[in-house]
Amino acid sequence: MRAAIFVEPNGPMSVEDVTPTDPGPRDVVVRITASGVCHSDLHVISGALPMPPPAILGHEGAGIVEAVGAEVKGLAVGDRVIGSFIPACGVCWHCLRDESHLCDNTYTVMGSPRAVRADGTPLMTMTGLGTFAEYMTCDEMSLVKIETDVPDAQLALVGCGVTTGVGAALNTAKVQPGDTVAVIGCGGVGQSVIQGARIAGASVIIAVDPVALKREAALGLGATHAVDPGEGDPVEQVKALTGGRGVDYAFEVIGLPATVAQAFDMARSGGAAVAVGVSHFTESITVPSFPLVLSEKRLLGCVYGSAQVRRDFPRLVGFVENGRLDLANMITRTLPLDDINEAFRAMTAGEVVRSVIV
Ligand code: COD
Ligand code: ZN
Ligand code: ZN
Repeated sequence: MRAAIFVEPNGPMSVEDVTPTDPGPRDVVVRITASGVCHSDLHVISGALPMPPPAILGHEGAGIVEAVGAEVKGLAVGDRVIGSFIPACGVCWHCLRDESHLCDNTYTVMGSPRAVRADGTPLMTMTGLGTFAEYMTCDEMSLVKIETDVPDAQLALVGCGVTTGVGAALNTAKVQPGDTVAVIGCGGVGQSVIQGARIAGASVIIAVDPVALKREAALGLGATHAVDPGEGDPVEQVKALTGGRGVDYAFEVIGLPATVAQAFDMARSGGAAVAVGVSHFTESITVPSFPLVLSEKRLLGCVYGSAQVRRDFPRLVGFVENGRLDLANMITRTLPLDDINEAFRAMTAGEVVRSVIV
């Protein structure tokens, strides 16, 4: 099968013929029908998220089950599935508390090579998935069955960006009707936060992004205001739009300590900053002590939108089916697997909200 391989830090990916390893009894073989290109894949290539090459990247994908191992109970050949980039065992302490994003058994299924290069080198896969390929072999824990007519490219986005972003608003922050929200960084994940805030009934949703295309997309997907940080301090611009008070929730959706600090400063007294982006693994986030305590501001971490994927994937797909969640307008372009490096170039250049490999 063809797969895009991360071969060297900051280098282009190499699209090659590789040989899948034999599936185990709990494994499922999925024919990938669509795979979104998320900035976290680029974080691996740049070294911000540590993962040694060579590896098959891609963690935002949908597909069709081609084969199942003898011990697979919940899936059958022909099922439509979305990959969960955090595997969800369903029975551990966290999974039993609807916190599959913190599943205790996550790493048990991420450590197996899933293919071999022509020279015999084993290939690991990003988060146990590896969706930048024609097929992926993964544990049953990493898949959620979906019955829907939503197109493949849109379904793929649910695997990461949409669940992360909408979940940040609905699950992590628990935005309430009438709340005020700012979103710093309006890529695929940030636009999903904006849509989540709209679905929750936020009264003010301020999109902050230096790229005009992203600000325009945000206004089309539910933002009520757009702020260009190039036109002056974004904290002051957000405060000016909220009567000088700041917002109930400020989401950082880039992964930079400086913008996490902006989010903290944008939150009102008693409000919260929500860190969705992960800064380089060597960095720390610092917040000023007085506002943390005396203004009771909170700083919340958010991984995978605090999602219970077996509950939330079908819920999000239902929002799409009923016109509440607009994924069609988040997909700027679709490309073949051979053009994967062009998708990363376009992301870096700020030309797309989301590219999808089909
Ligand atoms: N102020 C405002 N916006 C900015 C600034 C700034 N100073 N700098 C860049 N931006 C904007 C860009 O113009 C762009 O629109 C946006 O920030 C980033 O968008 P994308 O499309 O490049 O990134 P996403 O949406 O695909 O990913 C964002 C994440 C936060 C998920 C990602 O970067 C990240 O932190 N990944 C690591 C965390 C992780 O592993 N998450 C789980 C898997 S995704
Ligand atoms: Zn992602
Ligand atoms: Zn679990």
